[in-house]
Amino acid sequence: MAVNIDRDGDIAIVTVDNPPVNALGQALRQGLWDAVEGLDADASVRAVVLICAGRTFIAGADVTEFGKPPMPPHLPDLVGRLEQTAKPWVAAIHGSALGGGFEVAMGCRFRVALDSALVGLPEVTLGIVPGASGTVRTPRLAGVEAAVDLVTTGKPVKAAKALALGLVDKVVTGELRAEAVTFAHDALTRTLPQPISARPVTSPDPAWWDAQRQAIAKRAKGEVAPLRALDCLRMAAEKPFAEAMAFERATFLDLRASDQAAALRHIFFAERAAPRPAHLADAKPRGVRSAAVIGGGTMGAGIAAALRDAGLPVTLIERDAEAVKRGLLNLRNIFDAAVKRGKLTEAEAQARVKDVCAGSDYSLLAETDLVIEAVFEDLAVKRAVFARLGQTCRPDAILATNTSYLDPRLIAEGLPNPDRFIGLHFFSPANVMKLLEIVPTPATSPATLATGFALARSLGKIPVQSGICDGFIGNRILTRYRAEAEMLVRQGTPIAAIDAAMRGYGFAMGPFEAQDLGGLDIAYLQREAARSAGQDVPEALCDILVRAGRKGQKTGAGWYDYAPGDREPTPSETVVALLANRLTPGPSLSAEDIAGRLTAAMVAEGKAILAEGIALRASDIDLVEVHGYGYPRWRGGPMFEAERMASQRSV
Ligand code: T1G
Repeated sequence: MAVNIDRDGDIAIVTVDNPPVNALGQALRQGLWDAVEGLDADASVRAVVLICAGRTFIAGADVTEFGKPPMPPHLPDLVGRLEQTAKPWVAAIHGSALGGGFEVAMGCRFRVALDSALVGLPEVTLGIVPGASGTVRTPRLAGVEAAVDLVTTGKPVKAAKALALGLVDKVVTGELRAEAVTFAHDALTRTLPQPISARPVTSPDPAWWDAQRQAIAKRAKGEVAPLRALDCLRMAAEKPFAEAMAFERATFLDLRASDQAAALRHIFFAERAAPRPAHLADAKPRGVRSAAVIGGGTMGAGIAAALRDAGLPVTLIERDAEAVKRGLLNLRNIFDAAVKRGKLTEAEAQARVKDVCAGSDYSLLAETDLVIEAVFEDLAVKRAVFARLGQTCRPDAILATNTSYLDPRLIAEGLPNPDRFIGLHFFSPANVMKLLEIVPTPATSPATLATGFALARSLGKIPVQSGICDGFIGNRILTRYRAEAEMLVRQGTPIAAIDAAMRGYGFAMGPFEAQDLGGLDIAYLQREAARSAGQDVPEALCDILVRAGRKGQKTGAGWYDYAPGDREPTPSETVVALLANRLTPGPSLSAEDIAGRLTAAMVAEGKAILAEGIALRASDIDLVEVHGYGYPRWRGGPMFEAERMASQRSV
């Protein structure tokens, strides 16, 4: 039963038990409605504690119901009914009281939170707005400014901050149920506070709202929900409660049916399915209690930092003492930056580095469970590393390569026990980027593959399994995307117009400004290596620029010119001249045409990747693009968007 009621003297305890996250599906809403009616009619009950079983307080409406017609009792009605109960209800919060969960808590007269709890209104991250008074009660509870920040960012706040904002009445550290019962008894001795809906709210002046709108529009980059949420909050601040509630409900229902909400729900569920693929349900991962990274450069240090963030002891191996020192400094710098950003305390940063064993002696790895190689992207260099690992590590140690372009089968050639070898392709910065491409070879065992996914879970990564091809999933699509962008340049479309079109589409950067940032020479050297290996690799426009010394921002010139010390790109006459005899001007293209061409190229490559079995499902390709290459999340990824547009065309 989703709702159980027991007693602690004259206090009724309503326990919600609807695993996995106590989501407010129709049955739970009905159960709570019935509990309110029954307890209101029970004269022996003087107050009620609402608490949840399992990992968390109510984590929101049941997102799986969003694609279906809303069913009564509707959540705003339930919250309103809660607020009118004859006896005070105390919400006892642990885990995350999110969305509809926090709205239910606001329907209660009081909120008591465990010190480890979070509260928030993340609806905009799903392309909607709170639909059960979140935009109308929150300003009355915590003030307009706090409400605007909470609702338009969707970011939850910790219990201590929630207390400071007035979102909760007390933070407790003991046993939550007992603390909440005590709080209820104490509350009965005092005058009850006004229901939130009856509390006054003061609206800031119009200039403040205009400034908020500008800031949110800049941050939202094409996402509509945050701006619609701001509209609801302004209505809540300036209109009567009932009118604001009606406006919020209409906005919620409108957005709930929107393309952006469907896209964000697609990504939400794809992210949660990715770490536990059905085909590995029976494979038992090996325990990883210790890890090592070979290579202390940007990638190696980032991977080591990610492992330390997950609490794993790490050994960092480099080729000599000087390189070891540099590697440790790279690692220290990562944690120092996290302290500067307020993500870590100084003590936490110290602890992250203190437990790192570093050296150049591979015998340090004799007992290590998992070793990740992150050395120079050269087959001979990598194979030499694995030859040494094969001699020094345990036969059952998992050995992984972080290669982004080389064939893992060639890297593992000759390695003893190849069943324990796998590709783990991290994305830079490896301690920040969530995407992890997991690349098994034909020899990789299911246990090793399952260990890769288990590692991803422990690192908080989004794992996507990839077959072996040039660039795996993400870089293969990137190559196609860049080639199509160069094709547009050859057909006379200005470089700056292409970048502007893709920024307008929702990418943080266009393809050319992104290459200037990352460096043109990386892809150039890969093409040159392929040509040296006898592959027929056509000349890219990028090759012409690199040969002219234009490698991007790092050389002060790439696709664009850069004034000394300035990262602002300026269209380059030199580039126009360098490419002049490669252009065959075609029709002028609109920004929509440009984005359509480039995303169609991504989708075409994605379909080929699916057809070849390199990716197991289209949603994996969407996760790669959203989490690895900046594809706008509110579009759901290239495959989802193509499918949506095709189905809308067929209607
Ligand atoms: N509805 C349905 N299923 C949900 C769910 C939800 N709201 N949240 C999580 N799940 C499933 C998830 O798919 C997974 O399923 C399992 O629970 C564990 O999730 C009216 C309209 C709560 C912080 O946006 O942020 O309320 O894969 O792996 O890491 O205004 O889940 O196991 O089958 O993420 O411990 C607002 C979304 C909804 C919260 C827990 N609420 N969820 O994290 O577990 S809109 C949210 C989360 C709303 C109201 C509006 C996280 C979590 P499976 P998990 P976790």
